[in-house]
Amino acid sequence: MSVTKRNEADVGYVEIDNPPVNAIGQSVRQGLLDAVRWAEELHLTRVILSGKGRAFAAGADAREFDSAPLEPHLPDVLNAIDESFVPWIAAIDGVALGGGAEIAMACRMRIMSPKSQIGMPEVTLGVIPGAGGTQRLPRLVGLAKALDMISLGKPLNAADALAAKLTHTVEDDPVEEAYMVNTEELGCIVPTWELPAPEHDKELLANARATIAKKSPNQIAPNRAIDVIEAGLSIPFHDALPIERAAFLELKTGEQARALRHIFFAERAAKMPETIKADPVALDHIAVVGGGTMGAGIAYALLNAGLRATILETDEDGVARAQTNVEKVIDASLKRGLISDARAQDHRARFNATTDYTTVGDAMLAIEAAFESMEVKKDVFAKLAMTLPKEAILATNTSYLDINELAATLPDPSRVIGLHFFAPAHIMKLLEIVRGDKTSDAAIATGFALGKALRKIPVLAGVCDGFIGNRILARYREAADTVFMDGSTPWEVDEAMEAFGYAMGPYEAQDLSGLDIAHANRRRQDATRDPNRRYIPIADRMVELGKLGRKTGAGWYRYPGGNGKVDDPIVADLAIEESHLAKRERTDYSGEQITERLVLAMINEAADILDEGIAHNARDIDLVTVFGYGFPRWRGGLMHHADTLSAKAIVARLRELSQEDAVAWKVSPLLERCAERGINLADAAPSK
Ligand code: T1G
Repeated sequence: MSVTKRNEADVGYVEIDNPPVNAIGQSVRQGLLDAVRWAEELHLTRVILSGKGRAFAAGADAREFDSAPLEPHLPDVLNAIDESFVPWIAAIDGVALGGGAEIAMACRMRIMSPKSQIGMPEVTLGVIPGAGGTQRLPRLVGLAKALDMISLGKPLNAADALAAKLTHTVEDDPVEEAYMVNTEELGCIVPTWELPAPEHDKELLANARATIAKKSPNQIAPNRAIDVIEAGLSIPFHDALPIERAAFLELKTGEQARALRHIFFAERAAKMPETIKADPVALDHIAVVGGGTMGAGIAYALLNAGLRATILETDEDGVARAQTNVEKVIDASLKRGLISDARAQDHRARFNATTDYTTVGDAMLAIEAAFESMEVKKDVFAKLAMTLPKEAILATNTSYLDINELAATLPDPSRVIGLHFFAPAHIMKLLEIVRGDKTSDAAIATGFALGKALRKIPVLAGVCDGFIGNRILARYREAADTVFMDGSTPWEVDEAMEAFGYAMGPYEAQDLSGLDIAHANRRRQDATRDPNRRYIPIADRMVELGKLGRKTGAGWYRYPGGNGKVDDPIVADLAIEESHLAKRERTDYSGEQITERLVLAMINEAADILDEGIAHNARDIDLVTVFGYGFPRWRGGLMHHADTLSAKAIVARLRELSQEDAVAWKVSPLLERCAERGINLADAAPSK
């Protein structure tokens, strides 16, 4: 039973019991509707509604969104509760999100526990509230708050919900408190639907639309939600509901909602493959080698997960730098109210920085985040292998280097794994877990256990240059440099990719990270680069000119006064000169043409990555591109997006492009197979 009910005299207790988070599927809707009838038949004086487990209700069951909605529909169930002569009290402990919040708002009264949250995150799934939320919330909290909550999708904690008058009170035991509520007081509360809608306010609506234009420019649902809220301000409640419902039903079958659902469930499916049978080592004290920005971010993430972290450095200057870097992150988290003073003190107590490797003799995991040089890493691993217990796992945070080569330097290469964090390591959710040829299941299990402890999205990757993410990034950058050399400008390329949905284009992004990193990689690849592959020399010229990006004041753009980017004619001239030297004809590419080339280049490379078994499935590539490289979440990630284009159309276009350059645009065999068989990349199997 997804909904249980019992009564004590004239008080009814109804509980949603649909683990793990009381998602509101058909059986919950039916159970609630039955409970309304039951309470009315028994002429109860109140119904106390609660959720079993860690949630009140996490919203409509999004797994049902791919099929036609089954009766009873949630709006009807909630109208039955709202209009019933038996008042319902929502006793909220845990989260009340989306349809869960709508249920609570249809109740006469809401009582929240201090740790609970209430919110309307529907837009994060590409839909809008579909069960009265766009009409009831403004009536309870006013227009401004409702616009904010619904169009941005951010939940309120109990204190903020009380301040917003969304909950009547905050109590440790909401069910008990609901029982104690004075019946007369309860009887005086006006049903939500009968409350007057707030006044139409042009300015508030315009501000909300302006905020959305900045925060989620390409997304349909937020604007649609504002339209529906506005529509309901000047018509009766029950006339507005069908408008809301129609918008919800239309959006849920739309491409953006499908893409956002895909990422929602992909994120939750990012778990250790069932083929891994070993147990992880005990995670308590973890050594981090290198106290630079990355090492310090990793150490802070460990501290935030309640673990002990020791940063190992080569000298006292390094130790001091490590302490400063970690303290900077603690400070920033304190200022943002993410941690309390007591928690900060506790972090400091579990942190150490030293040159003394013997202090980590009990650590069962070490994460090396030292300078990106194979020689440095081999030296560090030799020391770690001698110091840590022999069962301990040795991980490297390298972004590119060959883990097999590193592991081969150790007596037991099976204890070596790649744990590739993304900067800033304590914020970015993605963790690439890189399996070497000899890596043990225990090491893999430890990587996933750490990913879980740090609330990261773990993705298993095989060994190749750049693993999953950086390999796709390198092809993306190469395609960008090619259109730049052949006719475009960094500005045009960035503009095109921002229009596609990236928060920032490749050139502005590289100015932030620095042109020297990619340069070092190109030099590392000189010996192995395919001589037949076209090489774009512009970025090398930039580095020769000392244009490394923001850190040198100028890169692909200039940043006068450290402010916004401005075009740099020197950079544009570089491309014209190089294309002239290469006797290349320059083309005036449109934004669409630029986007098409960069996206197809990534898809083709990703298909090879999947075909080679470097990635286990297309879903993992979607997670990497969205959570590590800024691919628009509302497009569902690179491979999900590719499936909206179809392998057939992609292969046809790649074949045309390969006329221009047969090496760079060589069509991935996996794409060919998908096109031939008419299958999606999401269902494609690696050939290796
Ligand atoms: N539908 C279906 N499954 C859901 C779900 C949902 N709404 N929410 C969670 N799950 C599953 C999830 O896939 C996972 O499954 C398990 O529950 C635990 O989740 C009509 C249209 C509630 C804060 O957007 O934000 O209501 O992997 O790992 O970290 O107007 O889940 O175990 O098989 O995330 O503790 C609006 C979405 C829906 C909230 C808990 N609601 N959920 O986080 O656990 S639209 C949302 C969350 C709607 C109405 C509209 C989080 C959580 P599995 P978890 P968690």
